[in-house]
Amino acid sequence: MTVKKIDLNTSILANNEMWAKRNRELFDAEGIFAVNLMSSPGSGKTTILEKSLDYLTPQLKLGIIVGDIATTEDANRLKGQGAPVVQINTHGACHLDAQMISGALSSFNLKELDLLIVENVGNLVCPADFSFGEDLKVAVLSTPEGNDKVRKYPEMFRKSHAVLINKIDLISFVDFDLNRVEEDLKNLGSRAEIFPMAAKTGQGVDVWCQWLIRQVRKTG
Ligand SMILES: Nc1nc2c(ncn2[C@@H]2O[C@H](COP(=O)(O)OP(=O)(O)OP(=O)(O)O)[C@@H](O)[C@H]2O)c(=O)[nH]1
Ligand SMILES: [Mg+2]
Repeated sequence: MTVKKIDLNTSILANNEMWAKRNRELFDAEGIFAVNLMSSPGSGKTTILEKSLDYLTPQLKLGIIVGDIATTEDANRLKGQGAPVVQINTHGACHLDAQMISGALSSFNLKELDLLIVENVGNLVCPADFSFGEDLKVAVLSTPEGNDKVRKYPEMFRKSHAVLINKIDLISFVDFDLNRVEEDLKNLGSRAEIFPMAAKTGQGVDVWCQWLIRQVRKTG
């Protein structure tokens, strides 16, 4: 009997690449700009989306996909704000993959979308390895998480085109050093745009949204 050894990691990632390529072709064909919003749990992804929709929906036709292991709580928070929202439950998986996104895309009228934002499952590790065909990866880091996270979880930050530093309203309580984070990003070779904000109060959300709108229009 011959035993064939399969590298599961390689095969899972190759399968993801295949689905990501399909999604990419669909986004190109329909003129959709796609964003992968990633962070650890609770850093403020859904709050950022809640506040960003006020700026984005008057200018762009948006669709949102939210990923969580369980519940439809995030989708419920975002519904009724002028953008269709689809919730994916991964039932244990720590990230969204390209095939899951492909399945969710059938719930949208793609001809009507300019911008698709995907809120990934809260996790600083796995989502970085699974692209779904997006144009931009955006990482959120909130100040209470500590300013060592770029160094400890480099992959997500290295790959991100923008880093949103959220909960800036708490900065003086949690010893967060923004300069250190900027330095760590540079050391990774990152050229990410950095947007300090407090999504809860809305501070800084306009600047990030204006930048995002410019990115969408550049490719449109
Ligand atoms: N003080 C402060 N709290 C914030 C801010 N942004 C979000 N929060 C709070 O942080 C908590 C988590 O916010 P969410 O938006 O649910 O975080 P999330 O990243 O979507 O969380 P998961 O989807 O579970 O990964 C909530 O209680 C928010 O009110 C902020 O700028 N400042
Ligand atoms: Mg959320």
